[in-house]
Amino acid sequence: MFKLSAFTLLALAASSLVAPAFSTPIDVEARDSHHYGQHHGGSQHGHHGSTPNTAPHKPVRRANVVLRMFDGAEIQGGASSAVVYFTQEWEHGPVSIKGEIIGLELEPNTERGWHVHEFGDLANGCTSAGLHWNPQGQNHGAPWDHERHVGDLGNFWVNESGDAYIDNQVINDRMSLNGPNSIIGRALVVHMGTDDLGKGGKPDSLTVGASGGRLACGIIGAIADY
Ligand SMILES: [Cu+2]
Repeated sequence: MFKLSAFTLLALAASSLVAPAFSTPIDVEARDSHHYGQHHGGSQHGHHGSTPNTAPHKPVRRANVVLRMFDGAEIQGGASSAVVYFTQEWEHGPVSIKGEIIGLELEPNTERGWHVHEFGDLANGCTSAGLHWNPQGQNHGAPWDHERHVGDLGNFWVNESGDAYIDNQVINDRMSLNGPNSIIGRALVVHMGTDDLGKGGKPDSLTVGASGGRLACGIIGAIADY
C-alpha cells in the first residue's frame, strides 16, 4: 500500500511540474493513476489504468486451489475445507505454499504425495488432470533434486486427526505463477499413497513416485493480489 501511495504521489507531483505545458493530457494521466491506486492497491504498472489482475502485463502474485474428492466425474462431499495458497512475491522468485487440507479422509500420521499435474481438466475427475507438470522433460524427483518435475512437491505430513497444515516453509524454486513454468490453470492432485520421490525403484517411481491413486484435486487459479 505504501509503495502505491508513493507512486501515486510521485505521478501527481510529476504531472504538476509539467502541467503548465501539457495541461490536458497530463491531467488525464494523473487522474488515471490516482483512480487505479484507489481501486487496485499496489503496482508498478499503475499507469496502465484499471485492468484486472490477470491482464498479461501484470504478473500473477497469488493463486489458490480448492481441493475436492471425486468419484469418477462426480464431486464428493459438501463444501471443501481444503484450500492451498501459492504466493510468488517477485518475478522469477520462489513460490511459497501454505494451506489447510481438512476433510479429505486422509490416513492419520502419514506422508501423502502431492503434485501439480499438467491439465486443469477435471471433466473426468482427477484422472483428466494428466501427468505431472513437466515442461522440462525430466524424471520425477524430490522438490530439492536437480532432476525433477516442475510440478513435484514431494509429500505433506498428515497429523493424528487426518488433517494437514502446510505453512509457508514449503518453497518451490522451479514452479512459477507466470511464464513457461506457470502452474496457473493446472491441477493440484493429492494422492492416496506416499511419494517415493523417484527413489523407490518401482516401475512408476520415475514418473509419478509410486504415489498411488488420486484422492483429491482442484484447479489452480489466480486470485486477488493484496
Ligand atoms: Cu500427482
